[in-house]
Amino acid sequence: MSTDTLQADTLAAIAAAASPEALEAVRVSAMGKSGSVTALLKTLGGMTPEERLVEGPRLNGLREAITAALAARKNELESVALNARLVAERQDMTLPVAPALTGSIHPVSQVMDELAEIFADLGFAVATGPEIEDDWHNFSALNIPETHPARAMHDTFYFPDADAQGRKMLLRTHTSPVQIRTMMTQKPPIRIIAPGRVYRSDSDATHTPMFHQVEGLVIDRGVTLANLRWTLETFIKAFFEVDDVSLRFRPSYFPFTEPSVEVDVGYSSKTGKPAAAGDVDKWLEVLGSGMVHPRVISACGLDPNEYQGFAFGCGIDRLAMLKYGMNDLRPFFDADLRWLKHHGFSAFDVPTLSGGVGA
Ligand code: 2NL
Repeated sequence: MSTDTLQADTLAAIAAAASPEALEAVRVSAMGKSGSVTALLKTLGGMTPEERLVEGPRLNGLREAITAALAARKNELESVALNARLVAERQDMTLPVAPALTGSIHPVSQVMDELAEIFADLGFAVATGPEIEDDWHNFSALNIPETHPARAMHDTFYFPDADAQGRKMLLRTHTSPVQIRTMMTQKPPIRIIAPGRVYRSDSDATHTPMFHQVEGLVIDRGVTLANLRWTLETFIKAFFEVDDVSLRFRPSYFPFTEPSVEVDVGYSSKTGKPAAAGDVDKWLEVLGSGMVHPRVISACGLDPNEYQGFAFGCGIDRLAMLKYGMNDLRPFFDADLRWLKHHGFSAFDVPTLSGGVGA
């Protein structure tokens, strides 16, 4: 067979190959170990130099033409196959999700969404910050002295080495450093909540080494304890979805607030919900709060004679347990799908103020 005929036949076979397998068969029969082109190339060895001068370029041209045609056809067949798959596997995004495939929203995420919704309505933004902090933002700026028990090794997870600037690093023990950072970078009025993970070296039925906290902060001119009281009462009513609550404001102590106030919610064991005065038969502590200590305001570069504020903090896990009737904290972090199926929320139960924040 002449080289020209072989080239024409092989190129025709390549063009006619309708599948990757058919194309591979053509490749083997031409370029394989005992292929037709391979056989021709082998004849070069038995030629005189003069013959090879003529046949060499011709046969190499043949080989190159076939190699190029094989690659081009392979490309073509692959894109045909891809397009066929793309058409066949098209998803109708408007179809409802199969129930067996849906996950659920963890109660902690649900409560965080509810908090963001409630406080957004009161003009608060959500602020976040690093979980790895230095001891200045976590402690010193909050008027927590070096000798304070909260700084002790058994409560705080410290890193073994200081950072490049010589700062002692730790896992934040509360979300207060987020508020410190906000006060240092934003001008009042400030209204934020800071939800997030916090860490303390503690573990039993009611304590886990990582838990979730939300803190709130308001800084402006002329802020008073009355503003704190109204804000917390409005928050608690919206969160527990009750029209009337009984709150008990008890004097307390935190280094970062003065005065400090702990807030108990009056509870009815009959309804399992916060209740109005007549129906209260027990009190549950839900929040710590107070007027921001003037030293904390100064530490953030603001003048405490000009700016005042209030702050509060509470455990999100605890809020979730109270609202959704769970009595053990540990399963929150077990990643047990049966627990999540029972206590989790549908991804479509988005908290809204018009529709209710709880699903
Ligand atoms: C509690 C008490 C509280 C704060 C947190 C705070 C933050 C700044 C300044 C002043 Cl930047 N205060 N946060 C205030 C009072 C109480 O948390 O029992 N948490 C679980």
